[in-house]
Amino acid sequence: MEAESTLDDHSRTIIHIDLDCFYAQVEMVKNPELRTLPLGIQQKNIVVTSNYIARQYGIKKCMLITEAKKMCPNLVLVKGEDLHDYRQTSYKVTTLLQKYSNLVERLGLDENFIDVTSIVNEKIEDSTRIDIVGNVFGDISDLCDCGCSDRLKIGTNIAQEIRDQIKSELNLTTCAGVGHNKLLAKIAGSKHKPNEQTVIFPNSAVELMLSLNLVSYIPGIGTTLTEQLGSINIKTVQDLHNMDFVKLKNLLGSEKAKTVHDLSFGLDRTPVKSTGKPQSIGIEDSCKSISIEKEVREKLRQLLSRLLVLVGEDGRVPKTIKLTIRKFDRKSKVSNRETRQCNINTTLFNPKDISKLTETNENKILTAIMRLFNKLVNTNKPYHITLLGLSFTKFVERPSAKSTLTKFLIKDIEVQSITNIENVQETKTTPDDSPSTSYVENSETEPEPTPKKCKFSDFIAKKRFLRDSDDCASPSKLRVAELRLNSTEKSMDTNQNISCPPDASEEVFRELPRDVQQELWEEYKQTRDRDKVCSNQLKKPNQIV
Ligand code: DCP
Ligand code: MG
Ligand code: MG
Repeated sequence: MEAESTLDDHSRTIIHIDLDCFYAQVEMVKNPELRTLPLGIQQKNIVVTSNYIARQYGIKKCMLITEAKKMCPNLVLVKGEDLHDYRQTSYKVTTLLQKYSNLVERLGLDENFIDVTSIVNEKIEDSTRIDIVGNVFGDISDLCDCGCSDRLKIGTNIAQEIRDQIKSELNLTTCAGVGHNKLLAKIAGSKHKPNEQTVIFPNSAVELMLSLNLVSYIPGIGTTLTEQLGSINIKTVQDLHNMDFVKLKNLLGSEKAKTVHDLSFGLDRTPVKSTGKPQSIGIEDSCKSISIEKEVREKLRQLLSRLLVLVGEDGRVPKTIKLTIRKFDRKSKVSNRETRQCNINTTLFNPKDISKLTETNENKILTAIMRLFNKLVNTNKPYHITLLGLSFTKFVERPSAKSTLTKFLIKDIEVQSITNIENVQETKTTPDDSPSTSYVENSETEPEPTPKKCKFSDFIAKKRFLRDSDDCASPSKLRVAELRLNSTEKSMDTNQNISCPPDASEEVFRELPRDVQQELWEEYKQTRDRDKVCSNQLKKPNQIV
């Protein structure tokens, strides 16, 4: 064995959380009567998962419905093709986990890694005797003395706390694995299911890997790699351990050979990468062959409205839309997927509720999508579409209306029909940067025509813009407050009238309640002071204010 493992680092504590029978649990939360019945989740003619009662009858993931029904005639089937509720629950779990660490990495819909090293290091200071919570994989009579044992023990307590919180807040049970790297944590978690947790100490890493038996069960070793390894007779983890490293290197190249070799010994240095919000939100639907453009448009309209619900829940405003199609070629009997995307004008969306488009704006977006479709499909010739998908792939944060005054003004604008918020929004919209792939088209949709704004709404729009931009390039808040405190300016003129900000229409301003006038004037001053600070900052970019 040549590629001897470099010294393993035990400094991290990582928890892997996997939801039990995920889709089935979501359905059981929605309909608790299902809890006592054998339940399968059906997608097309397959059971994609089942609850643990159904598993007692031998129901397995990806079993054909016909086969499953034979095994368990009482099996209750719930359709699980619409992933909406599963996605929503999945994000709720991730959000909850983010309270424990900012290093939370999503893996599929029902798994997350959490790097809890920093909480562990905080807790270790005041821990005298630490008990292990849950199951242990392997022998603990000869634990490593680098400190990892205590850290992992604390990790088991945190894992229990997290699982309890997921249960109490979302009514979902989970399994957890605790280890000093992602690989071991994930495998350990699968050792006791459902609703249990397992810790693995570094001394048992090799034993845990051997317990998998087949190399194909090692997370990270997929079908292609399994086949490649099979070609030199490596089928089990033990085969991999016995293999001459030079032979492995000749087969896979040195980098991949080292990774595979390391994995087989339970070595994994990959960090937990914070996932954050998804980079794209999409849905797709396979269908019986569609060959008429009108039907394509109708199908896309339905997809768009479902997609908007998802985006509405996410809260960000999309900038790019991507169309995916699958074409079936009757001659070659081959299906091909193709995608094309274009930018969309963010002002088409209602910032208060992204999911609700006006009919005009919906048609504009659909027209843009159909243009993409026409670039992918020559509709003058026969075609057969067997899948359509839509996704939004770039986002900007929705501006927040934080202050009561802004809220008041927005309301006021709506009531008075001076303008609408979409147009106010326009001020904040930055030009779309051209996406990098060659498929990308530039802005395909027309910007919403801007109704004439009165001076006052211009002022509000500017004010909102400045308030929002505070989030990204904020001058020191302390400095702004300081300026405010030092300000000797009076808002009252000699007639005891509150001064009208220069950008606002005097006429509209005088109609406002006095306290709102006062607040507006103060806001104007703050904005102006902030401008001063900003321009100072620009002059001295490196100065810490
Ligand atoms: N899933 C799927 N197709 C598959 C496997 C899974 O659509 N081939 C879906 C259904 C599962 C979810 O992904 O509920 C999570 O997959 P898991 O492998 O974690 O399985 P479960 O969470 O259902 O069960 P377990 O209790 O074994 O984790
Ligand atoms: Mg699961
Ligand atoms: Mg899973």
